[in-house]
Amino acid sequence: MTPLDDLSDLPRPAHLRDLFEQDPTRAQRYVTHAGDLRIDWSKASVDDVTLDALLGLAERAGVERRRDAMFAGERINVTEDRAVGHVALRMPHTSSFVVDGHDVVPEVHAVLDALADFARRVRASGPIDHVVNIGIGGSDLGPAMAYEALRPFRHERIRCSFVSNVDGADIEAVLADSDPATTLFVVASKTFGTIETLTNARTARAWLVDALGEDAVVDHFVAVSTNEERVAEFGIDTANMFGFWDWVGGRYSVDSAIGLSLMIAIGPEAFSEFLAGFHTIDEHFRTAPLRDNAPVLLAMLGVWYANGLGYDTKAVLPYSNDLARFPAYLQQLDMESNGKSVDLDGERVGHHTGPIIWGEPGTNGQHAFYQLIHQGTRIIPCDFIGVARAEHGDQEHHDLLMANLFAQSEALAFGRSNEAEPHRNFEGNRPNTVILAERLTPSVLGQLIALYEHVVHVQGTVWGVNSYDQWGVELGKELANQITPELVGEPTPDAHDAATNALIAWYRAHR
Ligand code: G6Q
Repeated sequence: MTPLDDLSDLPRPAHLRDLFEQDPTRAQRYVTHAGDLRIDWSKASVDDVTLDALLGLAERAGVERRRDAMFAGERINVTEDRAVGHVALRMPHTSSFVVDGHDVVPEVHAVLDALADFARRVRASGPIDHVVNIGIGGSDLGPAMAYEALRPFRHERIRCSFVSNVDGADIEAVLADSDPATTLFVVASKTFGTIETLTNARTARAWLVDALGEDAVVDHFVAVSTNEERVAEFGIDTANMFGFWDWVGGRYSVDSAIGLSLMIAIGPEAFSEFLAGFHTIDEHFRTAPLRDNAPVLLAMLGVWYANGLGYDTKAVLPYSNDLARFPAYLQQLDMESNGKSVDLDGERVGHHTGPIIWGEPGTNGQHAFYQLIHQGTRIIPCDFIGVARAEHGDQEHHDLLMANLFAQSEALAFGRSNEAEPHRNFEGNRPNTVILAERLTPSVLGQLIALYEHVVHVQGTVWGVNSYDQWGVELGKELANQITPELVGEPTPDAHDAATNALIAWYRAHR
């Protein structure tokens, strides 16, 4: 019997309508502030009994202990035998984060300073007006999402593009829209061994050399990596390389040198504010008591939904067009971290782990899939995200947008009974959380990301899984490497099942 089994014995809380009726203070008591974020979880399907049980579970699962172990630089990523140090990436230079007896904060700041120097040079004058980040997964989603999210803070002359997919259509479209003389390629790869990134980088390099000659590479290519040797082997001068460390996981790396393209776009000062935002939430997570600790509370609500109430998915619904890529970013953060079925001891877990994360910005989603959220047979907890003041300054648009956010949250929770016309009946009792901030600034974006990072950390602890490895992506990579030569050279029919052999044969005949 795991502590999670206790959840199934807990009584289900009353309908949200009744919970609000019974407790006139609920709208205040179930709101938590963290940094600039106002997190309203009053429309979560919990009451004080559930909440006590969930916080008790968090304690028994060692949430505080494991959080402290992360901040102490312990090797909590046990399957890769590494520390988990993304919180060090945003520490002020007066802090310390010790990995293997060595304070890494000075190195973090040395790299940040080098990045800032470089970004300032690129921003100060021509010729570069286009930065192309070539990376995938954790080396793409963070900067790509944040570049969109911080659109109003971007440099007016310099735009960024992000190439990730090995599908040649991705790089083709970007190169077609680029001038070799004014384009800078940032090849972002922690390992510098990722086939998609290296393939795209080779194509970009050949395109540049074709236009400007080999000597131009030095001025048009920089690398972000932990692997100096491979960077040199690829043909990028390591003087043009910005490093990071094996204790930074890919999906936790937007605040490392992987954020270079973002830093060029928004400038080093705004990037510092972005990091400071993360750090604000790190400190909140590290120090706030569990009952006031936003990541812990949101994490435990998610545990309750997954393991107590059996809800399989969670929708993330930003009422901010600039946050359009945020759900995709969280998909990786959450699903690659906690999509695990084996615990830290290598045993099969006896409970569900990470939920399926999905979402689109409001109001677009309302005209597409919200029908199912309001009246479908499955309950889908939602996170709404919105701000008080839009950077675009068009108040009419923004009031309409936010009215929709508030309306959706209300409608889902409280519904509207219509016994005479069942198809018009809204049951309500569909839980949701509303996260608000005054503005979507670099700091607030950092706060939002850190909030979700720590939610994932806490849930991973409670579920007993290692949130910091991703072995589940390996088998497909290995098979793709095996199949690639078979598509053009000799097929090896014994290597595969009958269906895969037939797919390969069909492709060979038609390519
Ligand atoms: C993230 C994953 C993964 C990784 C990519 C790119 O946590 O590890 O998405 O970021 O596979 O890896 P490289 O940066 O090594 O190219």
